[in-house]
Amino acid sequence: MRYRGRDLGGEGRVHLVMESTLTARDRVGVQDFVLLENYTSEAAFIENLRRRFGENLIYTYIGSVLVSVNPNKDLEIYSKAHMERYRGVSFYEISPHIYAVSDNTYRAMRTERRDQCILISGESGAGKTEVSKKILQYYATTCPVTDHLSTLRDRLLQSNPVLEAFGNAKTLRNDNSSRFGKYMDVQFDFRGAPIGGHILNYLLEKSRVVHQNHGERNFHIFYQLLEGGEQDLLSKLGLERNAQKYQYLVKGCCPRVSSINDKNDWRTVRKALTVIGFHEDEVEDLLNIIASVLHLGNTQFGEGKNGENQITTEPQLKYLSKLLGVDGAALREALTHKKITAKGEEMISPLSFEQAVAARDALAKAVYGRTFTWLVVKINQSLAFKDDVYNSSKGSSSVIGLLDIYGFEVFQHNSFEQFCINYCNEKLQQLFIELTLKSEQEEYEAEGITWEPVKYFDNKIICDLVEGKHKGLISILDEECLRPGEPSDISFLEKLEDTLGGHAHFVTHKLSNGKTRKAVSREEFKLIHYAGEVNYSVNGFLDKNKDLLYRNLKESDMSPLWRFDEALVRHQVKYLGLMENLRVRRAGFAYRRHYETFLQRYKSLCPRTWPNWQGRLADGVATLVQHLGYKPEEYKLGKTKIFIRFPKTLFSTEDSLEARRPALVLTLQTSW
Ligand code: AD9
Ligand code: MG
Repeated sequence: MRYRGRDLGGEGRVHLVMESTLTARDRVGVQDFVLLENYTSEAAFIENLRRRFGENLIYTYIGSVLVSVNPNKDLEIYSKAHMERYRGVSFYEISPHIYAVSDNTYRAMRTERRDQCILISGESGAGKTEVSKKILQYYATTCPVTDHLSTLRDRLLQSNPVLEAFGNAKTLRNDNSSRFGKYMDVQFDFRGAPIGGHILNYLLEKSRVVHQNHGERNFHIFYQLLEGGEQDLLSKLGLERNAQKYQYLVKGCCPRVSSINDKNDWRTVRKALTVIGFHEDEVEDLLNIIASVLHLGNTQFGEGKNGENQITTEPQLKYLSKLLGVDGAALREALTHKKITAKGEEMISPLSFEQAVAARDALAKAVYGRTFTWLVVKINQSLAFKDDVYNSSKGSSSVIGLLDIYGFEVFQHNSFEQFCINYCNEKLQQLFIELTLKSEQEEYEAEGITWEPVKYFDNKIICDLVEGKHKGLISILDEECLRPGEPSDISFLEKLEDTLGGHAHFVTHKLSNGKTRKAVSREEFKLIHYAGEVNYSVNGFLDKNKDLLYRNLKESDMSPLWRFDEALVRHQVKYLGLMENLRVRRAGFAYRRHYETFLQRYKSLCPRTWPNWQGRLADGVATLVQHLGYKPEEYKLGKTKIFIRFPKTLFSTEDSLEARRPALVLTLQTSW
């Protein structure tokens, strides 16, 4: 990073942004928790957050980690002028900002020519997706672009409204909640210009297509199409403008959301699809599928003359067959019969009413899920690096990765979807611990640096509980899905009790003394997550895990308020391990470098090490820093590296170097 306009060294590769949902009130506080006098006090930590929040200062550092507090209102801190202010400037010269992290990451990538990654973590509604968009906007605005690269820049930016339309929805916690995980790579050429991008999507919450909890909505695109679509288009798709007419849109009882303008969003999405490069016929296909999902939802079944189960909504069937381009008779059969293979023979048998409803919903989920995947593939094609166009060498490019997943969530009723989302957050927390607490402390130990270990809660025990081979929750679920006989959600719960009963993070209604625990129902299990306790209802776990689609269906090819909620903040500070993080940072060393690199860079500052040091590298560094007047408390010598506690020590060394060689371009990086 740069200090007083220059780059210094370090070895950080992954930049973390921790988000906290605050919802708010006081004076500025310190901009890096490391500077907090009473740094072991949680109360002082929270008071600092509160003061800054009260001054609209939503960003604070803990060393290299940026803690961001959701303001839930638009702040004037994201203008082009703000972006310019952060370009090439050190973390400590200017107030904390996501732009500082973005800029530092970008410069680290360019000077070290190594891939970088920004991880964004926090619970649902904390502001992860907003931050990921701000980072992308920063690169789009500040990186050099030529005319043809501007097309790619626009496509990168426009991929967001499209993915959000199809992959985000209103939940009880967030009006624009990500219902899929996203990892986006932005590829830069040797000049630092964006030349390509790639998106990896994780597990879309498909069940939302057919069911939404009270107060929640289906994916935004359905409402956007109905509100914003031209009358001609709706007529062609056989749709009415009224969302209340569609079974898949009425479950949550909230078609309209005050913070969302579906009509405007529709225009944005339509424009974005064009910018990304979707042909008109592809957009048509896409909308046909969206409309067909709505028609599927309105497809009803009833008893025929001979007691058989049949489709009772003929118009829906007609639209479905037209929009999906499949034969009506085949579709009718597919929705009312199942094709299974037994002993090598194909058999067709009628579906009961309940089975037909389940098959219809399974089809709607599959169609939507596959469309989402197709959408990501198309976006990736349009963002793909094209060597011939950009006349650059692929080999010399580097990437910055942005991870934005669905945040940890707890509702009144939690099911398989929350289980998957919260497991994903456990894994991310593991990575955070690994990068900030564990590896930092292990390095001091490996280097033989005297160190008082900081204790922290390692959530590996919960990850193992979920993913452990044979004995983990997922293994047990998979086994139960494959077990012959009549496996059910309840038999799955019984297996869990047998295998995991007694685990410190797993709880069911059964108490060890044979009595019953009231806080967990007979159809639930509770997991004690790093971020809180969640009761999961096992209803639907087996079906959702199997994601069953009968073969003949496959063949048919088809604002959380402006308020500082202290309890909520304290909870997040605790489970995110921020106090432990601060303790490690405070006791730790800001800068570290291998002896060879350090010596090579600064040897000219000491007559005994210049032009070449002949002895052991460690002795050379010791000689050099003694000559420079480093005080013993300012540094430590490890086995292979020098550790410098305060940035200012290094800055003064840099000053000396610059005074000798004013034209030197500095290439070293720091880890914050
Ligand atoms: V989830 O895990 O996808 O449910 P996120 O992604 O953490 O969640 P999101 O970024 O969607 O949360 O933020 C939620 C809402 O908070 C946004 O829709 C904004 O209304 C609000 N928000 C978040 N960050 C900011 C900000 N920096 N400035 C203003 C913000 N509003
Ligand atoms: Mg999000």
